[in-house]
Amino acid sequence: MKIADIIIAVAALAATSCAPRRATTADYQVVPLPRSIELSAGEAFRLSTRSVIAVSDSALLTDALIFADNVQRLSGIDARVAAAAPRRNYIRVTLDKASSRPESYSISVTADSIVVSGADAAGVFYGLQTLTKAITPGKDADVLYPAATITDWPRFAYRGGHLDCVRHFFDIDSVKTYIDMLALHNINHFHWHLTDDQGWRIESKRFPLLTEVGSVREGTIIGTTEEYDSIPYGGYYTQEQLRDVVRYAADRHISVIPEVELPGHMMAALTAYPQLGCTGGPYKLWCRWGVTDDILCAGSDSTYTFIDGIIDEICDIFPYGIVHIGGDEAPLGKWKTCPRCQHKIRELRLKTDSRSTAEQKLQNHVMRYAAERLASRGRRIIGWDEIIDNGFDTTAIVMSWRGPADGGQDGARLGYKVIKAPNTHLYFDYQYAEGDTVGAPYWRKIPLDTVYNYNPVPACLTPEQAANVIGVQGNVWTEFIPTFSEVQYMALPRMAALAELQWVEADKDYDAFLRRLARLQDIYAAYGWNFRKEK
Ligand code: TNX
Repeated sequence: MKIADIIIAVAALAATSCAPRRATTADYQVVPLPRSIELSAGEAFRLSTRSVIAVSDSALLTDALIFADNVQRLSGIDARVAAAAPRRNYIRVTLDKASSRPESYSISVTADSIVVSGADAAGVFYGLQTLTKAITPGKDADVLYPAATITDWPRFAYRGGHLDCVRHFFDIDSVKTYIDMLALHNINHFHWHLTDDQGWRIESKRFPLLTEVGSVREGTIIGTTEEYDSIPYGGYYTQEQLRDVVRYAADRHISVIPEVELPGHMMAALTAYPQLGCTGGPYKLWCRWGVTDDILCAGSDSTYTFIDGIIDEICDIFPYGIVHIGGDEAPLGKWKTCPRCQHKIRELRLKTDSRSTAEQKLQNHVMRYAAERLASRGRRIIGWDEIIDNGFDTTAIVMSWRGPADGGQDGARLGYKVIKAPNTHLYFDYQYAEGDTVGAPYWRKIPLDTVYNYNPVPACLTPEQAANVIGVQGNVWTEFIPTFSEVQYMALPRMAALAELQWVEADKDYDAFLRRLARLQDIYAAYGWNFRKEK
């Protein structure tokens, strides 16, 4: 090669490597919509492979690393995470010790830098999520963040997403992906349904038969027929796996709330330990859906020993301040004819009155027993709204599921703290529309706009009662959802509408939400998640 050719080749190479990479402009109109976005006149910040994510506080390192990973996945940009910020071209994450509003953050974007400042690490995380969701994914390009100031904080402290891993079982990787889905939507509680009639999914060292016997059913009812397959179906999570999920979620500022059902929805435990039931069995794990007649015996000492043991193990695995102990759909017929339960009723002097029957009060006794054990471990209970009918006191948090006018409003009026999860609006196992083939074929359909237009705090509540509504949650029961890909389809994008209910205080505009949703759906696709496409 002649010298001149070499010079030309080197120059050409330099030109390609110096040529600015393509760039896309970020858009702060994300889901959920931040409270205040003020665009300013200056030049945009250019996020490129040369940018540094500066984190001087080690408490924020995981947040920065997760952000860097998300940016990489959406834009191909490999930004470096470092302790010190260079003179320019950095995104700095920091704690604002002066701010007292939990989970709040502010973002300041100039040509030289982006500063994400949170009241706490969760605030920083949500600020970084906003920067992530502002990216138009899949372009393999630098990102231009327009100069701006953003301030934001959530409406509700409890923002929940639920997954039933009993009726169908999802492996740990799927559960972690579900947690990623929650995190992308700024959801901070994962309600994990782990025990029910069709399986027991938590390893117990004290009661090993719970999983040896109670985690596998003989078969499963086929669709809406009365026929069963005869394929054994099961699975459970080891304590180590459960702890791994707790850590994974904590890194994303999500508390894992386990649900252990009491005293109904118990066939798996009864099959493993028949002495826990009123008749002594034998019992068989349920292979169909609905409500069984069998229930824990409230008159037998072994039931209370069982509750103590399980609660202790649960508290060792899940470090958070609340545990869900169910309480829904407990048929009390068996207690009416069980001599031990009737004896207990007499011993406790429980009498039927205008509000509750003696058996309902006995259910309350069981729930109270569990609640006290949990209280001794520093935990508060959540129960389904039936616990109000049974007379549980207002130390319980009520999760209302039976429609908006039911436990939710009554609970808030009666002084309970309430989480709204009505099956009229926020049950994502229900199909979206007539003619759907995926999901539960119940008569009620829950399209996206029904979720979006749900009002968790109706005007009829006084301000004091309204303040009792501490959160909103979407539930994914899985009787009719056998695969994780279908879980995603049922949850997305309804989870996006849920996120706006949980986070945004401003008046709602469904069309504007749909415009914001378009980019979020591109992000779902970039992450490889299945979802139902909304136009
Ligand atoms: C009612 S919600 C149930 C669940 C079912 C769900 C199906 C609640 C407290 N109980 O056991 O899976 O409906 O949508």
